[in-house]
Amino acid sequence: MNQLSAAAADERTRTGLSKEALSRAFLDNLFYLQGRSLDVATDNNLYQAAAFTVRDRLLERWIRSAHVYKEQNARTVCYLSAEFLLGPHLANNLINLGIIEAARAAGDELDLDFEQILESEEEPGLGNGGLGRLAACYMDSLATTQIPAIGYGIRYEFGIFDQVIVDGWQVEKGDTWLRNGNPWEIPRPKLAFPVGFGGYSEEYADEYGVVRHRWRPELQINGVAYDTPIMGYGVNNVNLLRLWRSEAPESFNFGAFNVGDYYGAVHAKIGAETISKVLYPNDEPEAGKELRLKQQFFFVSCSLQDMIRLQLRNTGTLEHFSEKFAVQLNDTHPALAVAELMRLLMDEHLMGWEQAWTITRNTCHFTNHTLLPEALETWPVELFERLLPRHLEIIYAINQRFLDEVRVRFLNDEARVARMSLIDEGGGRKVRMAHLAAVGSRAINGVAELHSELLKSTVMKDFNDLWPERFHNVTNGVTPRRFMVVSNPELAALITETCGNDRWVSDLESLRDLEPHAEDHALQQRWRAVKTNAKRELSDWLGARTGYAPDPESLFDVQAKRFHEYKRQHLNLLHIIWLYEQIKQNANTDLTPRTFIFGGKAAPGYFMAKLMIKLINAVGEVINKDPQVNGTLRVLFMPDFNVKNGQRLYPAADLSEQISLAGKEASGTGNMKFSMNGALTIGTLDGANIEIRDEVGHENFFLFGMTATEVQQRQEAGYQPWEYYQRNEQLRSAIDLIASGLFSHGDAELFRPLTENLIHHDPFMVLADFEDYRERQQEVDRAYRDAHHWDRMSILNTTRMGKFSSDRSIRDYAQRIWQVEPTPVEVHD
Ligand code: OX2
Repeated sequence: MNQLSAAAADERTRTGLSKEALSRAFLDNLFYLQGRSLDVATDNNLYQAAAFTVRDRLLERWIRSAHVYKEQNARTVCYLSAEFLLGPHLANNLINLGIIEAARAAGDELDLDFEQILESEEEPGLGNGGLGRLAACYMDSLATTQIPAIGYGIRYEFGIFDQVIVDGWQVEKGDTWLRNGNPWEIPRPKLAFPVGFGGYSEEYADEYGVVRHRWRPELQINGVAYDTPIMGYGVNNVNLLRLWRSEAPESFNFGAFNVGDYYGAVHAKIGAETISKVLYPNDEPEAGKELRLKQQFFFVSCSLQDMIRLQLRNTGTLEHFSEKFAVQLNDTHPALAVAELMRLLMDEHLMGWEQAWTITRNTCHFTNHTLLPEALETWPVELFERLLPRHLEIIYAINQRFLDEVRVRFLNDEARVARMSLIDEGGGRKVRMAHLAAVGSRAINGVAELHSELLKSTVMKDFNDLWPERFHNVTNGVTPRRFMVVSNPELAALITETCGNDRWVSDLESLRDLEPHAEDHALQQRWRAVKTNAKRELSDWLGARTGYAPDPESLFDVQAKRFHEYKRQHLNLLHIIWLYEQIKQNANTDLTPRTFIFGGKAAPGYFMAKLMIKLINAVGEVINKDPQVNGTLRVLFMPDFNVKNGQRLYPAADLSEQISLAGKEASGTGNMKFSMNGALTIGTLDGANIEIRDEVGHENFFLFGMTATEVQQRQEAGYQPWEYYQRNEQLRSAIDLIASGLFSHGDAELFRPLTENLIHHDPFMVLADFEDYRERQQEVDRAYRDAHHWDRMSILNTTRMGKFSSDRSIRDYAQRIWQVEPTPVEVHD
């Protein structure tokens, strides 16, 4: 071999995909990066070595992707999101690179515990729930569908808190996910942008006498880029997740130091670093929290400055900015992008209003994720003025032009003008972020059909009257790579074997090929065995952590999601209590043995949600210990529901609880993850449940409850929960049992806020839907006894989930909203 080809061969081994190449690279990364040999390596050392080995292989493809994207001048999707709930990277990247088997073999040869290495990864929990996880699924699907994309967000030093349960209560623990280092990210200290706050805005005349504006911020901090490569499945495309970390600019420090104000300088540094310190652990906005608004502006400004840098570098002009970038605003958190892009184009790059506005409007697109009135973000004008004076000016100017358009379109309708204004003038003036996002966007979408319809007929009705062509629906989806292949390898193997290929992994619709096999008893049996194995694994895991290992033969009935009254964990619980009463009244009650599993976090300041967690644990404590129950019922709380724990849960569920009040859950995505893994759903006609039911077949779904229209009618007619309480004996006795103190060691006060609220207010109509829910649960009980029938339904749930792959959602966005095409990347050996 000559020297050149030897070097090439060596290079190939360095980033090659064979077992030998992986093994050698792994040992190198253990030794050269961490100074460890196998015999003294800790779990974390081994994990880091594995992670670096995989990362090297991603980087090669990433550089190649960047090159191809630039060459082809492809339009890039910029997904702006305050949250990316990524979950562990290692297993997912091994799957997407197609090297999980080679890696496992390399591990075996080195006598390593492969599962233990995967297990050692601390997950980046940079999100609260559905919205953040959706952003992560979309990053996976963007790369897989070969669409050039950058995810932009915040590199929180502390992600969502870890939940521990102490005496039945949720206790929050700080999430120190970075303490062992993060091998997936590449810090880019030189890629930093200044972000201003405060100060004032001034007019000046430029050299041609044109009046311009500039912002003189009082304070400036830096946003530094941290990049994580996102690998597509079965392709060579690698996209970029760029998260910003806040830092004090060095000059700031020195300035203060020179005048002798050392403590002042240190203080300023701490202040600057606070911005990216912690994720707000709330599903709803933190009204008036200054730091939250700072976070939003911080990441929006850095991201837009970065896009502008790229465009100027590539073309030297910003004229074609909107042809090059499609910005997607993930809810209103990045809505400031509309004002900041205007400012950057006009003040920094000296563009006129009309041109800047056209570019902004052709660049931005807005996704709404909720109709809950309390979740619609507004910021006090006073706070805006203090932090972002120039942006407020721009928002006023946008508003003036916008309201003129409304007035011309709807003559003599000042009530409408007031409703649509970007400024809420009623009691303490506020900036309405959803209106800002809507006015500045070319397309506005909801996340499931019902939600998109309700969006048009309720919270955004006026906007739909004005611009009906801007409204779209893109039903959410989830990635089958993480939520099937990674989480449920046994099921994935069975499906691949039955299909004869693994095409389904990136073409989920092709699972339909399996449908004829749903009748096949041999497949049903294997299907059930896979489910039972998953249940056994979960049972062991729960046993080790909660002291109760449920029987894998019992029906696993799971509700895992954030705690919120509209999601109605208490409806589930009332049914459980009713079942318990049946057993107590008649020891021979014939019930299918069931294990009820709950998981989910409550916002630290959400009293009622935390009380629900306590009640679940309290009920579990009584029921699980009661000898009369004799194992027929178990109630367990899985602590710290996050992506990693979700991956243990979805494969093991027989029944998925999707029981929100109709009209309240915009889409839901957990519903899809359960169904893909063969769980049947008991659910309302809410969010994506409706579409799931239509896909899997009405006969394979347990439906109950009022429709969104009935909910509205009932509310308008004056809903009286008290009447249901009086009329329905089963319901009354369940509530009374809580109120009696049975679950609180005789303390009749503890759960009173919950029971009183249900009886007298019940804003989410738990009592109205109870009876129907209970009846449907009885059907579930009966259906589970017929194993063949159940397994058939389970198989059909999985095979008919094609629509809910996030690949389909991304294709919808690409075609209908972004107008972008795939850009394939070849890698030459
Ligand atoms: C959630 C919605 O509540 C959920 O229904 C949806 O599936 C998810 O977003 C993804 O679209 N914060 N979280 C959400 O909305 C907001 C606001």
